[in-house]
Amino acid sequence: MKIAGYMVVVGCLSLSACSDFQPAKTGSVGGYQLQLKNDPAPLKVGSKASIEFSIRDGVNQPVDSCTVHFRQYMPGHEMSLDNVFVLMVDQAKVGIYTADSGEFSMGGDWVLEFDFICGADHHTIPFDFKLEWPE
Ligand SMILES: [Cu+2]
Repeated sequence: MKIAGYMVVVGCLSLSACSDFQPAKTGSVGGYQLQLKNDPAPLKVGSKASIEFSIRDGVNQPVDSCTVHFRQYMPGHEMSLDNVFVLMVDQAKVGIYTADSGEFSMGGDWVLEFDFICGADHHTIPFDFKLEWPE
């Protein structure tokens, strides 16, 4: 029965490392409601990610005619992708803009910063992530 005891330990070392469910991040700026989803979730060191950025207005209607870019950077130091702004596309015209990120090449603190222009409005909003180095 000693082996069975070890088996229990293998599963989860911490809740955050184990949980598959990651709620979407949300934010608001300038009266726009914003929601961010990423796949994989959580983000993984050594992987790119699919990024989905949803824009809704003050009465919760999707806003589908914006020009949206994002960049990924580490606030702690310079990285090669710091000034690479990726265009996001709202393929279905439902206010959900998608694009692929570059590789998250290091563990640590990352920011996904979204820049969106909707008509005369131009806003920027950052979302913070902490990536765990693989064990
Ligand atoms: Cu770095």
